[in-house]
Amino acid sequence: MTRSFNLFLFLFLFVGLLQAQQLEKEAPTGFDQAREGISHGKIETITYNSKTVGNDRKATVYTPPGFSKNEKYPVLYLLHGIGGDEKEWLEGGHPEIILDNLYADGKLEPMIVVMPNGRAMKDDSKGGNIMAPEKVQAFATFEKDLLDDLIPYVEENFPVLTDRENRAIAGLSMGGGQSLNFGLGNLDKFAWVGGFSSAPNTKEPQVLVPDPEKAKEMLKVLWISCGDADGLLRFSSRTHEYLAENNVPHIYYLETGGHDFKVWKNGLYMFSQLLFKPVDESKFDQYSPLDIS
Ligand code: FER
Repeated sequence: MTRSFNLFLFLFLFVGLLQAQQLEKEAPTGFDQAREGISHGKIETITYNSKTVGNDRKATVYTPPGFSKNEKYPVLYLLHGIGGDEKEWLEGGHPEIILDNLYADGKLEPMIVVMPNGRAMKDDSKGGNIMAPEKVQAFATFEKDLLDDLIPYVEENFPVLTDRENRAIAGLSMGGGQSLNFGLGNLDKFAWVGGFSSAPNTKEPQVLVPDPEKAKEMLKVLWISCGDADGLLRFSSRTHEYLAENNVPHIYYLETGGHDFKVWKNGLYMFSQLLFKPVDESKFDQYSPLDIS
C-alpha cells in the first residue's frame, strides 16, 4: 500500500515536473480578451516628416503600462499586411490587449511598439487596388522611410534605446516579408526579426541571407511562423529550409491555421515574449505546435 502510494506520488511529481519544463507552444484561451483590474498601455498616433516620400506620414504607437519618460525602452516595429495601414494591427489584432495581459502576467520585457504605415508613397491609404504595382513597390520603398525617417523620429521623440540589440522588427504577410527583408538586410540595425505568414515580397533565401555566418553571429532571435493551410506557406518554408541547411539558428513555427489574425495574434503573443531577454537557442526547435521535421 505505502509502496504503491509512493510510486504514485513519484509519478505524479515526475509528470508535473515534465509539464513545467514544457514550453508554452500557443497562446492560452483568453490571451486576447480584455481583463479587468490590470494596468493598460497607451495608444497614440504620431506624425513624422518623411524625406523619402516627401510628406508627413502617420504611425501608431503603444507604450507599455507604467511607461515613464525617465526610463529608456527597446522598440518593436510591427508591420501590417497588403490591405492594411498603421491601424490594421490595432483594429484586427488588438495588440494592446494581448500585450497588456502579458505585462499583467509578468511575461514581457517593457518595450514600445511602433506600428507604421508600410506603404511608403504619397497616397498611402489602404483603399483601391491594393495589388497595384506602385502600391506593392511602396512596401519596398518603406525600407528607406523606416531607416531614414521613422526610426530617427522615434529616437528623437520617445525615450528609447538605440542600439541594434534593442530594436526588433516583425510583421504579418507583406509586413512579414518586409520584416525579413529589412531586418536581415540591415543586421547592424535589428537583432530580433519576425515574419508571420510572410508574403511573396519575401526575398529569395540566398538574397535574404547571403552571409549565413554573419546572420548567425548577429541575430538574437529570427522567428518564421505560418499557418499550415496558408497558400503563402512556401515563402516561409523555403526560408526555413535554407536557414536550416546553413545552420542559422531560427524558430520555425508552424501552426494550424490560414492567413488571418488568429495566426498573427498568436505570433505576436509568442514572439513578443522572446524579445529583449536572454536567448536559449537550444529551445528553438521546441516551439512549433506542428511537426516541422
Ligand atoms: C501576393 C499574394 C499576397 C502578393 C502579396 C500578398 C505582392 C500579400 C498578402 C497580405 O499582405 O496579406 O501575390 O504579391
